[in-house]
Amino acid sequence: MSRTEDAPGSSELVVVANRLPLDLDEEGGWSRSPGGLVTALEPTLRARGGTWVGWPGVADAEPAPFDDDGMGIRPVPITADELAAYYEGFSNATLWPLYHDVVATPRFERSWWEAYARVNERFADATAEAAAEGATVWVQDYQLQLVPRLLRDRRPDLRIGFFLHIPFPPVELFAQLPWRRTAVEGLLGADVVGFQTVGSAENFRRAAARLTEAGADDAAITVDGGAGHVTAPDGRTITVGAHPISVDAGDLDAMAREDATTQRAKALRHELGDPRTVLLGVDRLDYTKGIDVRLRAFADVLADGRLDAGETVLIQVATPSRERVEHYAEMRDDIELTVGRINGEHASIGNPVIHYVHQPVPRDDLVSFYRAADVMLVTPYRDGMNLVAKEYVASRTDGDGALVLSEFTGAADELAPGAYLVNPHDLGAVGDAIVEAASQDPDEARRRMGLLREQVLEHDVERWAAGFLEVLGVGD
Ligand code: GDG
Repeated sequence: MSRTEDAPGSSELVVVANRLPLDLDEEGGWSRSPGGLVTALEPTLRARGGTWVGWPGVADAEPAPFDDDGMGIRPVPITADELAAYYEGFSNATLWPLYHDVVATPRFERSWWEAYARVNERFADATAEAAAEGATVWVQDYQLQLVPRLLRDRRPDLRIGFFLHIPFPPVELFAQLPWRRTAVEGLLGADVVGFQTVGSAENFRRAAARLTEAGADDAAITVDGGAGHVTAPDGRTITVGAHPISVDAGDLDAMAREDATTQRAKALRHELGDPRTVLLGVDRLDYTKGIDVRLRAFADVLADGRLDAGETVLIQVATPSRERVEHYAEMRDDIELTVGRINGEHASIGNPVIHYVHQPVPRDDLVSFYRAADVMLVTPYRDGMNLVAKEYVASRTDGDGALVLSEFTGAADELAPGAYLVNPHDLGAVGDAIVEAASQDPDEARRRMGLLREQVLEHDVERWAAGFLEVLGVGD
């Protein structure tokens, strides 16, 4: 990694996200934090000498900007108090539950909102300094919803895009937000606003027309380029579209094909006692993900004997997440209680029926888990996309496996034909789907997985990034 001082104002392409693609550690060193977004955007940024603006991951740290092999890194400092109010508060205890259909009750605190606005200003300042004249800026996600407007005020010459990774709710729910108008106007500072699904894009277009002076068209929004348009009071036209994000399917496919992966998957099944059926859930421990739903549905089908506890194992990876936010600690207790109860009722000594993992699992292990699992359980109450569903599919190079998928995920829009689609509020239906998926015949399994793989391998994260950037006017 070469490091030289970045020349401010020289970047033709700037990505702005809450987190940088590198993590600062307490000793001042940097490590990589890979993820689909980073994988998809890094090459483009390097090719264009672009810059990434974001928080380095440590409160109160103020590292200087530097160049990381052709990509500018511009850290935005955030204090510990701001982190509590802007990130844990407004982003994750106000917007997160509000945008996920109020699955948990959002808290509306003026001081959180003020911190959110202040931190958004700081991101806008840093971006305004990094961007060259007429540059393109791509802002990511709900933590930075005011940045497009703030940036346009500072730099009207810029071309600005925004992508929301989580759902945008119906206006009837969104209208609960005391600062709803400013939040929508924040996004209307962009030229292009993208969402995971057609439904979210339509919700936003309607909210813009209802809650601001903007006008909206009724053009059909589609995933293959059909866009809606909002006309801002200043006469600018904002393009509103659906751009479903995806995974690095090629990389997962290659990892899954490695001998080491196949062997680890085999060894894992053996360690589990070579059960007939392995079920798997992989989620951040978040109340939107419906971990409770699948546990309860699983318990029901064990209790009524439709699945045999002696021949079935569920692995639930629940990665620690947002532990300082109130709802999360409560939910962790509930889930762990449920796991204990189900094992208590159905497991025999030495053979748990649920293996619960509350630790991050290395990525290569995760891929062997995907390979080892006969049935993947993805049952959120609401989810912007859900990458786990797509990762599972990309890892099934053997063409086997089954996906039980909530209809309230963005992924369901694309994966409905091959998945076992369920309504997570209908516990009986989730149980039925688990049993059906666990007992599907091999031909049906291959037919369904074939449909899933065709969709995911063709629509990968690179295609997603290129598609959004094209609408924003950045060509290859
Ligand atoms: C938001 C939106 C949208 C999880 N545990 C481990 C681990 N993971 C990885 C998964 C996957 C990622 O984390 C989770 O992505 P999801 O899409 O499932 O969910 P969110 O974190 O809520 O993401 C979501 C996404 O943004 C992208 O736009 O799809 O709707 O909510 O990649 O594999 N990875 C490793 N160990 C773990 O223990 N290595």
